[in-house]
Amino acid sequence: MQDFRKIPTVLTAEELIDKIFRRAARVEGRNPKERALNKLSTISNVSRNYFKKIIEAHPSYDSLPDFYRDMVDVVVGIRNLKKSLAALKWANGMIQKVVTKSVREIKSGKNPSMVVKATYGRVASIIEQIDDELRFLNDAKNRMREIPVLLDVPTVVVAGYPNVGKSSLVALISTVKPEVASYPFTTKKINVGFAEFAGRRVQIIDTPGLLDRPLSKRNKIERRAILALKHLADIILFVIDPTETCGYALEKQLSLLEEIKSYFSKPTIEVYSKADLHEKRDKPAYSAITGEGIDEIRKEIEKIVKIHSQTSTEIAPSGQTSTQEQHS
Ligand SMILES: Nc1nc2c(ncn2[C@@H]2O[C@H](COP(=O)(O)OP(=O)(O)OP(=O)(O)O)[C@@H](O)[C@H]2O)c(=O)[nH]1
Ligand SMILES: [Mg+2]
Repeated sequence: MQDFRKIPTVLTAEELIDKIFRRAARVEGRNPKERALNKLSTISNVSRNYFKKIIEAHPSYDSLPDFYRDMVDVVVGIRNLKKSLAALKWANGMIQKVVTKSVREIKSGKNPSMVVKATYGRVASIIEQIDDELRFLNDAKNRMREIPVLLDVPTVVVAGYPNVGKSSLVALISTVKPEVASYPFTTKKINVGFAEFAGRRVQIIDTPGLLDRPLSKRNKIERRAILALKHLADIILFVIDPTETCGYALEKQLSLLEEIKSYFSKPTIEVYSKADLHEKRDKPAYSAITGEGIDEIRKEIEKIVKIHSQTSTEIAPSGQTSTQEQHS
């Protein structure tokens, strides 16, 4: 699981210079030379630790799961992230070099307080050079915090025209109250609910406004969101309202179904909603009002989750499945 909320706040150049010098200013010593050397070592340590903290809080972007890599790339841009992190590394290297040189100068007899003063100037100028990168990283941190945190468990993505009954179904089959998260780059939200199928925790994702119209009607940003979803989905649950009380003709709904099937190429469960209002039973049908057919839908999901876990546990152990559960 990826949690971008662990990335810390990043100071601006001015704030960082201030932090380092304030810490160095507090340092004492038994004589001017010792005090100067102590200050230099504080500058070196505070800078090194600060840059290390920021750099290490970022994941390795090349090995992120596709969903997150796509999200981070749309939200902030991975190239820029890498460039900015590299600039921090550069600054740290430069500061360490400056400090090493200053230490040598003091040891060879130069005036300690003059050397420290000159070091302050050089260090400040190095940090000022990465002000843009520091600001970019702080902005990136704020935007990445909004990326929904999802579990590495089998994931069902619910699709279908508006008003067909998608959210009502998710509410019925997931045990936990859905958590709502927005895509940081669209106004669209995703609702994530959880359920247990075949002894495994399964994530059920309702995507209001995203998979409810032909993909050709989507703008660029929405298409990126749909692409991100594509990485995430293991199973598509497509809800059809044959009564057409949702306001969309059955034929239109079926053509969206075909489109989504071919775009996602994932196992797809096709179900009829509103079974209390019609008699069509050539697909599993359920009613969110009477509860009719819900168990059948659960079984359909369970069947696919079982197949999915058998084929995927070896590649991506999620720690959620025990051997016993797999064979039961
Ligand atoms: N009779 C009947 N009405 C249903 C059933 N399921 C949902 N509805 C009604 O259909 C309407 C839409 O239900 P939602 O679950 O919100 O549908 P949705 O697909 O999530 O809609 P959007 O989020 O707008 O895309 C609501 O008025 C529900 O009460 C059902 O099984 N039977
Ligand atoms: Mg809904």
